[in-house]
Amino acid sequence: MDSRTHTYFASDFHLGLKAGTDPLERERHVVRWLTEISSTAKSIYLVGDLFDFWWEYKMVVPKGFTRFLGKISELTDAGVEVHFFTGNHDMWIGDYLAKECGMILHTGEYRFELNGRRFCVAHGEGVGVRDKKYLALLWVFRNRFLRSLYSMLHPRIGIALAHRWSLSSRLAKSYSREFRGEEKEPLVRYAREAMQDDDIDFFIFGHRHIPLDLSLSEKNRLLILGNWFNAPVYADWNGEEMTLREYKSDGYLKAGDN
Ligand SMILES: [Mn+2]
Repeated sequence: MDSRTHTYFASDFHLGLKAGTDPLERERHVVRWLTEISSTAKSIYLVGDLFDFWWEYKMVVPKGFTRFLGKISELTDAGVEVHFFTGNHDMWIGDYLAKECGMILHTGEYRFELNGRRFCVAHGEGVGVRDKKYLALLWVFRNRFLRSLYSMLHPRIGIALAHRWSLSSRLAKSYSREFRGEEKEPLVRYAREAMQDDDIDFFIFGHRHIPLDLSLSEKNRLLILGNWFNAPVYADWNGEEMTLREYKSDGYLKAGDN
């Protein structure tokens, strides 16, 4: 019998971020996880902010991430379906990750069915948000014309600026680490509204960096995945059950690393 029956979801690896855990150790940790699930994974959904910053120029891609990209290519070569969702830190992708590593790219929400259940997956930036300043900032980031201007900057400047931005990000600072209650969490608000006209069994988001498994009704659930610099959490769908699991291995995330 085919042992590849699981679908896995993870987000917010923030590879390259020089904060929290050591960036290289974080990449190794992600690769260990991918290796561990490789014999059971039918498909893997990587739900945004995988890179702390990714800017793809026409002929040039950012340095680093060789272990991660190699592992992804190994998985897709072996027939595992790997989906890559852009997040607010890595929305500036071209076709490199699809062509070179065989990933299926998504730049927005994706709804689909698996084993008779309905899924809605998105990174979650801007989803359910009412703050106009934040939405305007996202518009600037996504604007094609402004992106082409930024691409004209030499990578030494463009990439250095972005790394500085990431560390002192307005987006990151604008929310607290604490869950603010269902009414105040845009992702929860969005899911409650969306389930009025589409009977989604599982809403799965990243972005918020707070692992959460919330029952919206008897059958509808909302899962938020953790970030991998202090809460490496992923979701595992075995075809019948959905479980949110922590991925820890020796030497990673010792007490006090948070
Ligand atoms: Mn993130």
